[in-house]
Order: sequence, then C-alpha cells, then structure tokens
Amino acid sequence: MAVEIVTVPDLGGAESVDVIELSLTPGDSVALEDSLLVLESDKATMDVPSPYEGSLVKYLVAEGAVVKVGDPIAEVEVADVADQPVHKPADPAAAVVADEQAVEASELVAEPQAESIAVSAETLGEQLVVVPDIGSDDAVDVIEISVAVGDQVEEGDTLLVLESDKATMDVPSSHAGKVVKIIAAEGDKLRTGAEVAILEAVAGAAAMDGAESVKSPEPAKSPEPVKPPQPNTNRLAASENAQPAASGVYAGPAVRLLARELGVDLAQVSGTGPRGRVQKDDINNHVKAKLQASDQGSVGAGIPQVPSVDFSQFGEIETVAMSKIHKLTAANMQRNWLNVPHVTQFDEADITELEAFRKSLKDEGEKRGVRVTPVSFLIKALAASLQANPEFNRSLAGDGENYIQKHYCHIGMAVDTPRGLVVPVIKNANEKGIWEISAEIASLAASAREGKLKPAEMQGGCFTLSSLGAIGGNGFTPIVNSPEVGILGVSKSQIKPVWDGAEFVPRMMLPLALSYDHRVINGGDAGRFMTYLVKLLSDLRYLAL
Ligand code: CAO
Repeated sequence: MAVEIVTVPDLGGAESVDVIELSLTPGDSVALEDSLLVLESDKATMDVPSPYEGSLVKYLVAEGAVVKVGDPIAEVEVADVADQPVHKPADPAAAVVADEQAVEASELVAEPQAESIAVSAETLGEQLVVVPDIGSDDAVDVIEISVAVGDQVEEGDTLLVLESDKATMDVPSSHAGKVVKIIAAEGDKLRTGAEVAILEAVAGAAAMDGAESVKSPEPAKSPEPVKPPQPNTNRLAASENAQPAASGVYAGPAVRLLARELGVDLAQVSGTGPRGRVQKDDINNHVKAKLQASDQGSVGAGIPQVPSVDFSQFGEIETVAMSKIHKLTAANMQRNWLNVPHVTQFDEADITELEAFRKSLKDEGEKRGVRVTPVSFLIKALAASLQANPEFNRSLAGDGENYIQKHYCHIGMAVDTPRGLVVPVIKNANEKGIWEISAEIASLAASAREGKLKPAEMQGGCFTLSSLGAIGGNGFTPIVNSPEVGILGVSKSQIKPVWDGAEFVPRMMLPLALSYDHRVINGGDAGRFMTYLVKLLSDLRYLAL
C-alpha cells in the first residue's frame, strides 16, 4: 500500500486552469484512467485521468481552485505500486500526461498555424467548409447543426458542434455569407477534412489560412475547400429562454459521457455549475427526480406515459419529421406546463375609441410605411402595466428563495411561422411610441417568418403577448413562457351589446386572458394588473399619464 500524489498534467500551453469538477468522492475506488477531476481553460475542458489503480484518499484542491502544471491535485492509495508501471510517472509533473487526453484536448485549441489574411473581393463564390484539424485521426460525432440553409452567417459563427469523448468543439464559419448547403447531419461521424457545408461567401470579412485562401473576385465555378479557423471547444449555451438558435448545452466531456451512459437528455437537465454548466451531480439529481416521479406514478401521483400506438393498423399514415423549432417548443411547453402552477384570468377591454383612433392613423401610417394594428397598442399598454405592477416584471431566482426584479421592460411577441412558434422581443417597449413599436413588430414578424431572427432578438423578454386576434376565437389559456411570470392571450375583438346604465350600446370588445405563475403572482396582483391594462386600452389618455 502506498499513497501516490497525482499532479496537474501538461496543459498544452495554458498557464493556469480552473478546477471545475471533482469527479469522485474520497474513498471511491479508482480504475486506471478514471477521470479524477475536470479542468477548464478559457478554451477547453479536459478530464484528468488517474494514472493509478486504487482508491481516492482525498483531493488536494477544491472546485473553483486555479491550478498550474505540476500542482498536486489528489492522493490515491495504490494497492501495489509495482503492479502499476505503465502509467506511473517517474516525474510527478508528468503524472497525467501519460494519458494523451490532456494533450489532445489542448491540441484541439491550438492557434492556427498559417497566418490569416483578409480578402476584400465583392463575392467569393461558393466555399466548401471542412472540418478543421481536430488534433486526432479519430472520427468525432456531430452533435448539433447550428444553422439552416439560407441562414446568413458571419465569419466565426458556429456552423455545427462536434464532440469527441474528450471535448466538444464548435466548427466556425470560415467566411461571412449565406449557407447554401449543409452536407453533414446530426449523428454523423466526421474526421479532419470532412465536408461540412457550402457557403455563398461574401467579400471583406473572410479570413483564411494563407496557403488555401481564395483571392479571385469571380464567383467560383465549383466549391473550393477552405480550412476554417480552428474550432472553439466547449462553448456556452446562450439563451435564458432556451430559444431555438441557442440550444447548446454547456457540459464537459465526462458529464456528456455520463449522460449518454444513463440515457439522459442533457437539454432537460438544469446546470448548477458556473455559468449554468451541467455537472455530474445535476445528472444524478435529474435521474433521482425521474425515478421518484415514476415511483409516485405507481400510486397515481406521477405522470403516466402516453402509450405509443401503431396508427397504421387503422389506416394510411406517414411520419412527418418535427422541425427543430417544433421540438424545442414541445420541450419548453411541457417544461413550463409541468413546472408552473398556472392560473388564467379573463376580461374584456372596450376598445371602441382605440379602434377609432387607430383607424384615424391609417393615412399617416401609409405615408410612413407603417401599419398600426391593435397589437402595437397592446405592447405599449403592457409595458405601462408592467411598470405599474412590478411584480409581473419578476422571475423566480434559481435558489427558489428570492425574486429577480427587472428594471427593464422588454415584451416578447409570439409569432406564428411556417417553421413553428417563435417569440422575438421588443426591447425597452416602455420607451417607444406607437409608430416605433409598429415598425418593430412588422420587421420582427417578417424576420421570424423568414427564419432570420438572431438569438439576441429572442432573448431578454419580461412578459409575452400572444395575439390570435387576426386569426379568430373568443378566448384561450396561454402557457407562461417561464422564467417570465405572465403572458397575455388576446383573441378577436367583436362588436357586442354593452349596457351603459340606460340602454345597450354597440361597443368593440377585446377578449383578454392573463395566465400567470401563481408561485410569484397572487390573484390580487393579477386582478390589479388586468384592471389596469383594461383601463389603458379602454381610454388611451391614461397611457400619457
Ligand atoms: N381583433 C381583431 N382584429 C385584429 C386583432 C384583434 N385582436 N389583432 C389584429 N387584428 C387585425 C389587424 O388589425 C389586421 O387587420 P387590418 O390590417 O385590417 O388592420 C389583421 O388582424 C392582421 O393582423 P396581422 O396578423 O398581420 O398583424 P398583428 O399586428 O395583428 O399581429 C403577430 C402580428 C406577429 C402577433 C401575428 O401575425 C401572429 O403571428 N400571431 C400569432 C401569434 C400566435 O401564434 N400565438 C399563439 C402562441 S401559443 O401557441
């Protein structure tokens, strides 16, 4: 029996790295090459595999520590040192380098060898993007296609994400331009040099390895392979609302491996690590929660599975693939429906005067090239209602013990598109007038329908408006777009007889449905919010106050 000290291996050039995860618990038995801990530089994460077989005595560092090559990180009790010659290092500083993982991970982020040059031609024609040097001959999995055909990309934008068993890496675009073909597919296994996509590249922003640069301003007749910049490993997921274009999961290779082994979909796991990183404990807790839920199911409290049915036994069928947006919407809706205790409150606003005023703006709107619909007034009135009822401009903090009060006022607007439902956000709606809001609604809705919304245009919403007024219906219960706490569903306005105290008079009535998260909003809060909103819509003069 001997206690051996494991030290930080060669970091491939990085001076110091963060300890982001301790993979084991003291007392755990350790097999050769088991991951002891996970290190992270600003470019890559890497597992430090054990060079010994035995049991973990203790860690010599804590999560969050900053370490450099040669620093002692763990003590491992080795059953018989003489039996472990292969990986036992003579020099402690080389202890973990014996395993090539760290070296390979660092190679993945090596700076480009050739000098980059700028190209300033008008158009560069079609350019074939290939997998850059990934520092290994092994094929790696394509785990995400980040763009769609027709998307405009900037140089450096992520085209797809690869994952080896040691690291994830973004494959960035070598050029600015339009994606005309995506050659790789999710689940493919690709090697260095494999074809990824074809871009219709445009001038000015392209930067390529000097040896393979394309300088002709003429459109290329056939796609030319161009080495993109080196991949960026282990990127961050971006969207607080899990919006489509930012669907990545931030997790290290060890965690991804564990998730795969347990059949866990990482997108369903809430990361508690720094910057929302998913850690092993998150996966364990996720699995425990699922098991508990299924146990409860046996006594009737869980969510029973919907049985899968072979519909072909009843008639002709076809299987239609869900779009990425449809899949994300399905996951988000289920998550929100299950997590948020919903209450929906209904009311009607008398918009007779609002409609008269809106119609009076028609001529000026035509001159300005702006169409004003009831939605513009709804956004404006919602912004004012949020400010007057700040509890609706909150989210529950991750610790479940605090509220986050927002002092900005961004309103999301559900847009129905052929690809599915998306929610672009009108930023600082409280500071904008009706003309500006109307122009923004038109431009965001057009981008949404063309699939051109940028992730930033779909982030940061405080409250969502879902208007089915142009489509029809007299009421529906919208699902809260968590972590927001309220959503307004608007149906089609109709002229109705309204009693004015003396007689029935025809008034244009707008049906409203306010769904809210009852963990954050009380019925009284909702009643006040709705009454305030109805007052604003019924008499626009209050908006000026
Ligand atoms: N009642 C009656 N008519 C209404 C109305 C209402 N509540 N709201 C809008 N209209 C009218 C408009 O005034 C416009 O008519 P005019 O041109 O004669 O004025 C017409 O309906 C068409 O409006 P639009 O749809 O082009 O524009 P909009 O500003 O009303 O809506 C948008 C924009 C993006 C909200 C809408 O197009 C859309 O996508 N709605 C669907 C949202 C959705 O899917 N929600 C469900 C999400 S949960 O599944």
